[in-house]
Amino acid sequence: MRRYGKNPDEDDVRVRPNRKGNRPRTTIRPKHEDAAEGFVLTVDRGRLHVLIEDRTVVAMKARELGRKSAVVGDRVAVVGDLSGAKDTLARIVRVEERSSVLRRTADDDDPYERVVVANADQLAIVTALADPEPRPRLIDRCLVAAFDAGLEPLLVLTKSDLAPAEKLMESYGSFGIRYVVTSREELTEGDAADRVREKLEGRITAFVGHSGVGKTTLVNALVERQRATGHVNAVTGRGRHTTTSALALPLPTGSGWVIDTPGVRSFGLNHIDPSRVIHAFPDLEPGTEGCPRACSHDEPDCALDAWVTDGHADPQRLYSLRRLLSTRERREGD
Ligand SMILES: Nc1nc2c(ncn2[C@@H]2O[C@H](COP(=O)(O)OP(=O)(O)OP(=O)(O)O)[C@@H](O)[C@H]2O)c(=O)[nH]1
Ligand SMILES: [Mg+2]
Ligand SMILES: [Zn+2]
Repeated sequence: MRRYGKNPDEDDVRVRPNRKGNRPRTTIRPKHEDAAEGFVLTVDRGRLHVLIEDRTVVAMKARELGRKSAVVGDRVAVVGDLSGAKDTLARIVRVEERSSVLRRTADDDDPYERVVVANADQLAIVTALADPEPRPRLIDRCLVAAFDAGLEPLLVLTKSDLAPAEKLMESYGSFGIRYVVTSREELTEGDAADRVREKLEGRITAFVGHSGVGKTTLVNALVERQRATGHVNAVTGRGRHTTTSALALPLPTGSGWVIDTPGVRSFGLNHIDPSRVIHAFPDLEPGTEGCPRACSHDEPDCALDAWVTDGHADPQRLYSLRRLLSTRERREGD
């Protein structure tokens, strides 16, 4: 699997040139020498829940952080009351350098990008095989986001009790995307939880997907702590956005984290340079060799039409690529 350049947050560029070893140098202020290292588990109405050793401490951003925000997965320095006792509030004085940043915009024309998760190394793209229907274009968008952020994608196909997985498995598996197929029953009674856990061990994995695809059901089967799951609306086929905030949970083996996130309607990619989008289409990328310079891949001389006609890739994928590139320019329903 190819990995692409890390895309660190802009406000992390204050890295000193003479770094010692691999340890990121951060601004050391004498008054925060006693700060504790923590890991952000969730953010709830401006309050951050930070894991410090084995306690969860509720903290707020210190004023000196300015507009810089901490998100789930961030490693932070915390001062103040670190007891974790009820009604105490500690302060986050520093956000450490991030190894990865997963971002999205609400829509492609939304200039406001949000950081979804920091420091993840894997993106689990959760898609139900039915109820709600799979939407390959959302998978493709998540793949673009994963490649751009340097996260390894893992396709998780849920609800295999409702519909067969072969078609999606074949198309995404054929160009090297790893996948697992699960169902609620197999997760609780079969070996699906173990098969999924195997792919998560030792990593920080963010779970993304539409509302109602079964992200929380899956995460609950993998960890010890339980979160509420929802119902898929019988009329619209959409879930009701049961999960409203991202939450990091440790795998029971003690190595690795899973991050459950709220369902998304779309995965806006306004922040990604169009020339990078093609990297998430490894089945099409080699076909662009015959393209004119700076090809938009949506023009008469584009070599991808012949690439698909000659049977090198599924025409649906070219459609998906073109649709993705064009919706980045003008608004269109997905
Ligand atoms: N038939 C079937 N239903 C499932 C399966 N997995 C989950 N469900 C059901 O799908 C519904 C939605 O599951 P959730 O886990 O809440 O979905 P989610 O992706 O977390 O949804 P949001 O939190 O809204 O983003 C629940 O009623 C689950 O019981 C499955 O394998 N098969
Ligand atoms: Mg959920
Ligand atoms: Zn082209």
